[in-house]
Amino acid sequence: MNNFCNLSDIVDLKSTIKEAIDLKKNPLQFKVLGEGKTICLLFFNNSLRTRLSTQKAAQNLGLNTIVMNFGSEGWELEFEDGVIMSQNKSEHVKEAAKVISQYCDIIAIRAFASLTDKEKDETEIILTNFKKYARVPVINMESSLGHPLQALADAITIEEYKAVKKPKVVLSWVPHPKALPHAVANSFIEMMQLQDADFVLTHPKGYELNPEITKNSTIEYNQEKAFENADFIYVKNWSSYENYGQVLNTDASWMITADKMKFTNNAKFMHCLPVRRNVIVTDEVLDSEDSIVIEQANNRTYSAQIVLKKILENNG
Ligand code: SN0
Repeated sequence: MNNFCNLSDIVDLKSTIKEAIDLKKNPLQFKVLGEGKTICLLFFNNSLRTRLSTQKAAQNLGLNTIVMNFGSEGWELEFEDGVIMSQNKSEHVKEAAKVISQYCDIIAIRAFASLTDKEKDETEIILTNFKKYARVPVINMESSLGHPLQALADAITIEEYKAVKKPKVVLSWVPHPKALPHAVANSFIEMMQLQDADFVLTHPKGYELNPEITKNSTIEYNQEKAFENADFIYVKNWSSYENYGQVLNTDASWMITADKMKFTNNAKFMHCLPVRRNVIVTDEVLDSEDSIVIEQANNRTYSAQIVLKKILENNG
């Protein structure tokens, strides 16, 4: 593996998931792989799990980590070509990416969608430009379009908890007061299309995601019907794709409750976190035995570690 910008950068998904589960048993076994090497984590947005689990994964592999929060600490970067830089942006990505590449062996980037400019978001302007100008491998820590490290952790978690070969997995939209990105949902959908799963997507009308991503996935507009016999309920809010970035509906009837979970086959409850209690899901469900969100977050370390391991092995 050279870059890890989307799920298609994983060559053999099945064996990668298995290797990640094996790593978990002995996380320090490849500690020499990253010796003397450095990863730079660049954040254009907030983070808790991604920041800490990626650092932890790096540490397990013997890598040094440098973290920079571009939102508050860096010069404001210009990403467009040929611009007269007379406004507030101080530095172009062309210099920044090349300079940062001299200080580290891997660059990881978090850059959410703006949710205001669909076209620009779809070009993944920040990630694409870093990939173009960096001289070291680039990792996506959630871009405009995807969050593949999260989706890999999700697949690892489902693999660990599934009781049948082909579980029924439901991705349900839930209400949220803010406009949230599509990245987590997009990558989860792409991941489920690659897994042996009976996958159903449920959301209110108007919340259809990019059809190039949902492809022929089953969409069920009736949430209760979608939940019938489900083995995993994966929950996420996203803003409208069609009416780009808008919150069309905050209908509390879509919140996950214990009554709704009764329609399922004792399903496990999953969410990438951070989760807003009693908006997205009731305390009762989130605190129940069937909620696996903490273990899901734990697997972020191993999804990052397997990706870093493959990049280090390829760039030894
Ligand atoms: C982000 C998202 O993409 O939806 C990150 C998830 C890993 N989530 C949020 O921004 C939630 C913020 C909030 O205020 O609840």
